[in-house]
Amino acid sequence: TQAPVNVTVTGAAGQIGYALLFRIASGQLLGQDTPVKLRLLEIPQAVKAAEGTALELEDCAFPLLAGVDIFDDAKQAFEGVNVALLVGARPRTKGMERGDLLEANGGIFKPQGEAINAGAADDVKVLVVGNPANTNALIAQSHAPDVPAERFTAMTRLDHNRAIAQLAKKLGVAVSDVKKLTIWGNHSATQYPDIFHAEVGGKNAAEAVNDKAWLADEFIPRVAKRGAEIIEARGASSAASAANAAIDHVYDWVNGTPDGDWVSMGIPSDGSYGVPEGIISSFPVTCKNGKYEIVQGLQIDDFSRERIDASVRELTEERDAVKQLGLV
Ligand code: NAX
Repeated sequence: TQAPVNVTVTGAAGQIGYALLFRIASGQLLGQDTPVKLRLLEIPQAVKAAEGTALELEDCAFPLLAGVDIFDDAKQAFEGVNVALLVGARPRTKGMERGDLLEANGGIFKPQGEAINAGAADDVKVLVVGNPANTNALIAQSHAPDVPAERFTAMTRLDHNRAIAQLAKKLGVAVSDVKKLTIWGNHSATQYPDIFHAEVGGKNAAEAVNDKAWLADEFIPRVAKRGAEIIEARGASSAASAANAAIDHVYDWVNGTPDGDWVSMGIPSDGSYGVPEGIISSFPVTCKNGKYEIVQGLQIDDFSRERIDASVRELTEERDAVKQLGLV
């Protein structure tokens, strides 16, 4: 077996952290041949809770878990990190304006970006889960000039998985029959889940659905607002499904996507599909040998164009706002 991979998880004592850590330690993040060392980052008040989780991890006697260290200092937590899962963030509270939210998160993701820049391993891969995920990833990335920009990604895999599940349900097929679904844009209510290039049992999904009203009035808003639906039902935000999506995102990035399919990842735009270069926006990507590539050459019709543009506009506004705050 190989040397352990260092996986840093921020917000480790939170609800996603609790759903995530055991799956990482059991080998689901990187595969059954790869031992992992967990490095947990929390704020000082939550270190004790993280220590409790570490006791439980110990009690699982996971063969692949090579150790757990807990930190309240970002510099230490990211020392030697190979995979960084940035989950902890400042949530929006009542009466908070977008500017306040971005500023509060800048106070978290700027120093974490600096710490990654200072201490990460050469092959570091970063996934930002904490919201606003795309812009938090942009903030972290812009404070890590020595790390290739494309290593900073934001999670839209939960949206991707939600869309696959809703589409499969509508068509009465298995989720595994749905391929090439795409989430475009921001991980927010403006995101665009695109079924025009998706396939179901080898046939075009939009043609199989053949119901524009369902698409525009049910499917798209249901996927985009699923987070709120979960909060309403559960009394708490998505946790296990978010952790599952983080596992999927990193697993596929490291191990590759299957032939004939792709996944959605928030990544720094290279200008493809008219998305301004540099913003972190969701695209259809394939992964191979630890690298991702944007799927090129998809025809974008007016219906899709309008929705991609709206979500991208929101991202450029967020970028402009954090620029004004001096965070990027
Ligand atoms: P919790 O509030 O349960 O946990 C967050 C944890 O982060 C807390 O333990 C807190 O102490 C810690 N934390 C805060 N600041 C920190 C810092 N500077 N360094 C280290 N740790 C810090 O939230 P949870 O439900 O786990 O959600 C975490 C984040 O994921 C939230 O921002 C949430 O909005 C976001 N989500 C993103 C999703 C996505 O698809 N991209 C979906 C699920 C989720 O809503």
